Amino acid sequence: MNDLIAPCGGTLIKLLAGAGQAARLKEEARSLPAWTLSLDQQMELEALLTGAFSPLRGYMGAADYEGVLARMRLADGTFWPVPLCLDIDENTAGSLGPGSALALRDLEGVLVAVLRVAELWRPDPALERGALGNGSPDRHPVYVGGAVEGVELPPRYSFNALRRGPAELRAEFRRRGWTRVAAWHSRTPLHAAQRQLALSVARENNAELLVHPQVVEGNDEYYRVRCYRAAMAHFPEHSTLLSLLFLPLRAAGMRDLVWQGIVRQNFGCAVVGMEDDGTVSGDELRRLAEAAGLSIRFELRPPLVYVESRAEFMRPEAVPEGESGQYLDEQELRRRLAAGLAVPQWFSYPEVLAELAERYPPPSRQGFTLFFTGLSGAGKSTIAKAVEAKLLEQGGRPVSLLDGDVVRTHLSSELGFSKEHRNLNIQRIGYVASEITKNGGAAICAPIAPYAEMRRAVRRMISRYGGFIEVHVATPLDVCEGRDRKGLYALARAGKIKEFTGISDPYEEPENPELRIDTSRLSVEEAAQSVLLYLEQQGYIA
Ligand code: PPS
Repeated sequence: MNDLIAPCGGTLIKLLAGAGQAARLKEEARSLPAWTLSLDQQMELEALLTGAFSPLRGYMGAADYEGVLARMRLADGTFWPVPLCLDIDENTAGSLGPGSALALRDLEGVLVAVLRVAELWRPDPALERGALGNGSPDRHPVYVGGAVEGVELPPRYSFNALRRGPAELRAEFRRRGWTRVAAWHSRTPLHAAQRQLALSVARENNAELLVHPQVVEGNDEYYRVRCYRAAMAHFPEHSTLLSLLFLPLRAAGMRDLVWQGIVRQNFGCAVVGMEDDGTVSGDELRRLAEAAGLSIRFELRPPLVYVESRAEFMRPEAVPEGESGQYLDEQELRRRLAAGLAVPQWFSYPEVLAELAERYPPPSRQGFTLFFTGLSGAGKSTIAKAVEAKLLEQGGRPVSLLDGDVVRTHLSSELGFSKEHRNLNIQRIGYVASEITKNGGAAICAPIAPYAEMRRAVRRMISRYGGFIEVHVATPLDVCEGRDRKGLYALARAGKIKEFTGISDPYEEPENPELRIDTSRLSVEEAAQSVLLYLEQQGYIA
């Protein structure tokens, strides 16, 4: 009887302890220092514990790590393209040394594994970035290596039926009588062209098809998985299976692709196919896989183009003379969706396009945050209130005003005006505004927000969900002080209020706000009008 391809290293590594040992580990972990895993670290640990990274049995030590960065080899010569190390902060590192143990807990405090610490070291982030490309995000300063003993997988609440580990998938393949499986790797939704490519890879390799997209936990996964589910209705039922590969983005280019192959081999796939994005040569990838002794076959397929006159997808070189092939890339697709423009029928399936349209609505259906910043007395609240009234008059979106003073009464009542407290205040405002924006509302914030770094952080937090419009109310200090509506400038000048913005505390001017308004030159109506005009020009309001 044929069997599935063997995992890398010959055996599937399983690091989850049995019930007795798991109970002992839980007991031991009570007195151990603990590390709370990030979502990326959780995904990586889960892959390690279930054997997706076979033959690895733990986090790499310095020699393995350096070997992987320099030559894609562990110290013992085993091929491995991407480092696997646990990054931790100085504080936690201070309580560890070789021979000690660290409890690895998920965000809710559940014990996932115990790490037997072999080594701690400080990597060179520039060296790592150089070797891994853009894939390696900012990490904590200390790396720790050592074997892990798994206690239990972190609980998951979404798409449980689609999260199968290597042993489960292998069992499922056997149950279905599949002995040769081709995995289709992707990070973007599947459309008609990708369906054809994936099916042709499977057919040409006499294999069944596992649609196995890489999904990053906490990174837009709901909409993406809904797109995959919707596309599956258009694949043949008996020879195709969808399962999700939850893995963080750790490397780019060649290293990433060959890593994707290793992981798929561990899941029982003899072939891995993917769309060629032009960054890596297919021949080079195959040569590398061969030199590494990998049994999995790599199929890097150039994107297909659609030929209107033939009503079919073709390889670009097969397009008949005088005809032309059409191709829509992900960027162009998103541009069209965001602008409310048409997407041709041949490109995808109506159910997939409906999911995409929901995820990338045009500005008129997006939430947004108007973030007014400026000195005390600059006129932020007054303009904000005028804009709020106009938006409410118009209707169509829920509007919430997060005024500086009001926020300080309700949300930040215990905070003062130190840099730390001001930043915390802005972070809270940013969080609330991001939730409002995410749910399609208009959030209007009007704090001083004197620090540029924190304003940038809020921008990052909100832009993921919708519009972020920074409005610098740039009324000069002498005008604000002249108005002194609350009498606070006089008190600040007299030294009775410490750390007063503009007098005894800094205000870092925004360098590139979407709008700058000087209320010493404009009436409130004119200022509010300029904000509404901007919203209109950007398509947020009609
Ligand atoms: S911050 O820096 O963004 O957290 O400030 P914010 O929450 O907007 O609060 C500013 C209002 O608090 C009053 N106030 C002070 N402002 C600046 N510095 C000091 N030390 C201070 N103490 C009290 C002041 O009335 C601000 O209101 P606005 O509406 O800006 O005039």
